[in-house]
Amino acid sequence: MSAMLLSVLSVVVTILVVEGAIGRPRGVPLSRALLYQPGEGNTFKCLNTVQEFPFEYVNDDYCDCDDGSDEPGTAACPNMKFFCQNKGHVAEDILSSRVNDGYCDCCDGSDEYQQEKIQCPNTCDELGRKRREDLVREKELRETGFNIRKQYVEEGLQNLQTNKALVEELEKSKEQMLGERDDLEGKKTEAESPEKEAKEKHEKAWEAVKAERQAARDKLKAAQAFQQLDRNRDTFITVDEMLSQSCFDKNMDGSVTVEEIKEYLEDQEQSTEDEFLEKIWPNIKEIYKPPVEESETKGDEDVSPPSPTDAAAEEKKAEEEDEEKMPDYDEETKRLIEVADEARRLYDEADKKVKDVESQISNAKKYLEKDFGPENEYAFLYNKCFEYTEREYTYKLCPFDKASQRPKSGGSETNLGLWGHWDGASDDKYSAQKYEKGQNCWNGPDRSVKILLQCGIENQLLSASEPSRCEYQFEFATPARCTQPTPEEYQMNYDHDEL
Ligand SMILES: [Ca+2]
Ligand SMILES: [Ca+2]
Ligand SMILES: [Ca+2]
Ligand SMILES: [Ca+2]
Repeated sequence: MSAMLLSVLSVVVTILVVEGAIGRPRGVPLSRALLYQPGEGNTFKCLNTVQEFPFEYVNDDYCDCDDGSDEPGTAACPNMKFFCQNKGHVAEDILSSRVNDGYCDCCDGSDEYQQEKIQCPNTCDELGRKRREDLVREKELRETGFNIRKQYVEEGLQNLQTNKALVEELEKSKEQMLGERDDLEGKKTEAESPEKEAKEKHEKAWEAVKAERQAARDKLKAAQAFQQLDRNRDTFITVDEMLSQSCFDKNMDGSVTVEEIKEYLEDQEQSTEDEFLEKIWPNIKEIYKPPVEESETKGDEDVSPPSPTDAAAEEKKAEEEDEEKMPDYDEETKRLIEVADEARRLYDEADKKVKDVESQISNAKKYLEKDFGPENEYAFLYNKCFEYTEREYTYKLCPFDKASQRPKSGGSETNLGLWGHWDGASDDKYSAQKYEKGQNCWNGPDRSVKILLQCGIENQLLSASEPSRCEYQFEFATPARCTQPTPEEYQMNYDHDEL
């Protein structure tokens, strides 16, 4: 490097150095300013190597240090960082290759200092103002959300205590109700025993009456059959008389044989009436059909109007049915039934009370078993549902219960998953939830949903997607997820000496 060039550069560098309050070469952040002070004999020691150069070599657009540390403000050393001060906005590091590349990268334009290439306007004030506004707004939202969350925590705690107390109280009343039910069960059994006895007695007597009637009817039928079969009225039924009756065709081959008749006739040639009633009738009563008599009433008319005999038959049938109906219980039995009915009613009532209280206990316990977050802040969402509708589907999330989807055009709901567990990363478990074991996908897994939670001042389902087949993802905003904003979080990374 010529002496003259060096001296020119030296002037440039000096101007650059005095530019900042502490003085630092271009592209050096305040935090590193001390490393860029001229050393003994106006030297610069490379930061990460033992090399040492005259201080004029700093930012002379030639890479001298092997670690590139002598060129913080030029593109001479590859893969280095250039520091944009961005006064009024956020300071940032950009790649050294972006220095003087003809594109504005820093909002203060400091990366394009060879102004013959391009003139970069300073937009930091405007960007900074907008960013500050955004941050103020975000901070306000978080604060509002966090205040709502405080109410949730309070409410969650109250609900927790209420439910705990409720379970205790219900368990106590359940004990009492069980006692009452046992008592009433005893009374019921006590009332049912004489009731049962009286009813059985009545029913048995009725069965006997019915059996008697049946026997009488049967006997009458048998006597009629005897008369019908004894065609020559000689008080005997013979094989010949029976042969003419097609109902005795036992093997159904179209002809009635002597053998078939003899089987019915207990191997005899004939039977008297007494014998018929006692032995033969039981053999044939299931198959016997009275011979069709040639009707005398039928005239020449082929089509006869409903004959009076039909109406008579109907009447007779109704009468028979009436006869088949058991008579009412006697007064004493009726009274016993009434007493037992009342005992049953009281028992059923007590039993229902026990079941109701049991279901209340189970609901309260279900609530107590749920993990509603470290401070119960998510308890507020229990028993509520939220929907999000996009082009095709309406998605529904009922926190701690289930997730589903249904076509917008109507149609049945598809279960996407039931409450599973908190699913955030191990250091932030309560940032996500998992709903699983939903309706099975054809040829695939059961549907499931991951819910990503974020801070918002309202509880709202924000989006739904299906990143991989049958595995859905919802974004859900809730105040429960809002943490208190800290000053550090909203401190902008300013280059402090410039403020
Ligand atoms: Ca250099
Ligand atoms: Ca640039
Ligand atoms: Ca005869
Ligand atoms: Ca036959």
